[in-house]
Order: sequence, then C-alpha cells, then structure tokens
Amino acid sequence: MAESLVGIVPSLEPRTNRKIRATMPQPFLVSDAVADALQHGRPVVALESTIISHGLPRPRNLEAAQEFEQILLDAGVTPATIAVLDGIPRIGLDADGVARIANEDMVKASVRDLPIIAAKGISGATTVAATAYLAGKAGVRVFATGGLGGVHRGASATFDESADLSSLALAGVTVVAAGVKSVLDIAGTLERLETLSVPVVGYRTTNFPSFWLTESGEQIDWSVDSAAEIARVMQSQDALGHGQGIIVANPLPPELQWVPEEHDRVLLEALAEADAQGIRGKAVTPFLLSYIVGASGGRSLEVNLDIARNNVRLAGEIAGAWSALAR
Ligand code: PSU
Ligand code: MN
Repeated sequence: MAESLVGIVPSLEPRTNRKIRATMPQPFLVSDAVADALQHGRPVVALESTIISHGLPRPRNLEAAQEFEQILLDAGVTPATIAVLDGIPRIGLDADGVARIANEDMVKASVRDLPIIAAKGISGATTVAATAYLAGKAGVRVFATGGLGGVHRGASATFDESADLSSLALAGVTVVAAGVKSVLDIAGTLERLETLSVPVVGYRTTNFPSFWLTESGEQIDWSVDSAAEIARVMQSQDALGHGQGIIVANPLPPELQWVPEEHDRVLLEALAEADAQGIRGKAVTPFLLSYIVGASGGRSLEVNLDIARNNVRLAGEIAGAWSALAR
C-alpha cells in the first residue's frame, strides 16, 4: 500500500482556489501503519522529535527514540513519531526516518517554521507545539513527551513564552508530560494555561511536577485516577465542542526523581551560564537542557529517560482507553 497522501484540510478550503490546489505541496504524509490504525480505531500515540534531536545527546537519543516506539508497540499501540523530512511533515516514521532525526543536524521546528521548511524542502525536528499541531490535523489524539515548554523566568521583560502553550490551546490533542522544567517559571506557565483555557489534570496528584522532581510545590485543581477517566474527559470535551488540548501531568515516583539538592545547584548554574553567554530565542531551551546534562555528570539524563518512558507508557494506556471508548 502506498503512503496515504492526506488531502487539503477542510478548514483551509475556503482560502484555497483550484489553481493553487493543483500546484500545492502535500500538507503532510501519514505512514501506512498509522493510517491503518487510525482507520480501524486502534490506539495511536504521537511522539515528538525535538526531544530526540535537540533534547538528548547522541548516541543515546537514537536508542531512546527506538525504545519509546518499542514501548508502544509492546503495548499494542501504534507509535507516530512526527518530524519534517525533506520538506514533508510526516506522521509516523520508518526506521530510517527515526535514525535521521537522531543523527542529522536538523533545525528545531515550531509551528511557525513549518511552512518555511516545507517550502525550502529541508528537514526539521518538531517541538511539542508543532507535533501537537500536526498530530491534531492527522487525527492522532494522544501525544507523549518529556516536559513541555512554557513561560521562561524573566518573561515579563523578555516575552519568552514557548509556543507550546498557545499551540495546545488550538490542537485537540491530549499530551502527557512531567510538567515543565524548573528552568522555567512554573507558576507563570500554569497561569498562562489557565488564560488559554487548556485543561490541566494531574495523574493521581494535584501537585504539579517539575520534570526531574516529583513535585514543584505548585498545586493544580484536578487529579485523575486512570487512563479511562482521562478518555472520558476527552469525550466530554469533544461533546462540548471545546477544541483545546488537555495536559496530563504525570510525575515520576519520588524514588526515581533527581536528588533535589543537586538539581537546584545545577539549575542555578545553567541559568547563570545562559545569561552570561547571552543565549536568546529558540536556542534557550536546548542550551539549558544540554548544559544540565553535562553539569550533572549524566544523572539528569537518566532521570530524563525515565520520565519519557513513564509518559510514553501512560499515553499508550490513554490511547487504548480512548479507542475502547470510541468503538
Ligand atoms: N522541555 C524539555 N525537553 C525538551 C523540550 C522542552 O524538558 O526537549 C523541547 C520540546 O520540544 C519543546 C521545546 O516543545 O523544547 C520548547 O522550546 P521553546 O522553549 O523554544 O518553545
Ligand atoms: Mn522561547
């Protein structure tokens, strides 16, 4: 079977006349495996590629990308790793595609970069924002990542707030994340999510996690007890016609978290170094992540991988519950 060429999305139709359509590039490609699973209502989980290309060091990033897919496959869930390869956004990669996002130097692609890299025909690793956008367009409803982008410290002066937040306000995708990293302004991030009307639920907790640490100290309003309950929230949200994504905050168990004292020390060092080097814009998050891995002697990396595995597993369960509900 040939790869499914997905047509122009209906919401774009009014702006698209026939002549332009005839010469228009394909908006995205869905792999056979993902298209088949979606068509038959089987569970699918989207995975982002910026975490692989810009968030984890080589060569562990390739092992991680393969392992995340395998965790899903073992649970009977179809993985849909998302990236732009040679200008074409892809929902679901083959083994070669997964190797490319791990080994090639690719740009970090947020939503606003998608049309530009498509037109240039180059490759890009998609952030949470771009992955959620593309997953939503393709009908993949559940997405696993490590940590979300958010409001940076000092954002009231720099305006540095990740497009992950505004994108999740538009893409109807449930994203499982271990909260946001403590390099960010966590309270500010939660405030912005409230403004954007993005539901945030804790998985068996109301203490929002700060990625490497089980608890940030910031409280959220709601906790959910099971994947089935999350699927019911998705169903209710659809019934209400509410198009926002849902954030499921999934903390690591305390015995797996990073040692808080070491975490706090390395964090302050990383922030000071980013400031001293004048790191700005989209380089900020990758700089902090790689500085922290180096300064922690690899310990933060191991915790990072545990977090991602934990989120991938829960996302697989949610996708299973969602597909059971939709049948
Ligand atoms: N936070 C993490 N790990 C990551 C990222 C964020 O703990 O890998 C990546 C994600 O791809 C996220 C992006 O979408 O960084 C946010 O970047 P920015 O702050 O430039 O929007
Ligand atoms: Mn930014």
